[in-house]
Amino acid sequence: METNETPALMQQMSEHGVLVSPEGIGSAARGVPRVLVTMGSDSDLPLMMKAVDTLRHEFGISCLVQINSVHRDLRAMVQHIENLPPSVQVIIACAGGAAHLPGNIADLRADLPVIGVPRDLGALKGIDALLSMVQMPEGAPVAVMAIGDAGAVNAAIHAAKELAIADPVIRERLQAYAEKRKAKVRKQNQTLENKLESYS
Ligand code: RP5
Repeated sequence: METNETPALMQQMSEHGVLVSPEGIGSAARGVPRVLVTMGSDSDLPLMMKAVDTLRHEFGISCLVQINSVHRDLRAMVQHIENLPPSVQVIIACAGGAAHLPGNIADLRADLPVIGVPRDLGALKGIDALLSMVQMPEGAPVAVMAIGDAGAVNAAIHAAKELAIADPVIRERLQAYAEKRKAKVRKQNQTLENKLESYS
């Protein structure tokens, strides 16, 4: 941590996590967080950076990133989630194995949508995390994405769609993102004949 950080920023980082924005990380970040990206361990970070980078680079959305383990420090997780900054409107939660984090957050925060990302980990390869997240009892929904990279990116897109309901700038960025995907298909069709030739 840089020594020139203000006490207020250092306090926010220890209480709420690290701010990440299009401009940078921590003291280099700007703006207010709209999304919390949380996970059970920093071993989930390589996967969740796909969500963080999609939020900030595709949609210009700042987020807080924080580790919260329901199996190693449940009390700290409850404290963090109950006291999020009011600017946070969506929560993305990743875990592997017996993945209770998103479901517990859905109970704690009846006011915020929770998006779950199951991590491919260990003997059951993410199926355990997927089923732990998706089989929520009535009343505490978790929007569960695919296992792995696609799930992390889709969690960011889903969060952006939720924010776009009240934010026309994010809506435009979602349209631009969709256009890039269409352009990819057009490009594949342009090179298709050459590709087919290679099979003859
Ligand atoms: C879960 O246990 C975490 O979300 C992580 O996916 C998994 C393993 O954590 P580490 O043992 O790598 O810290 O709670």
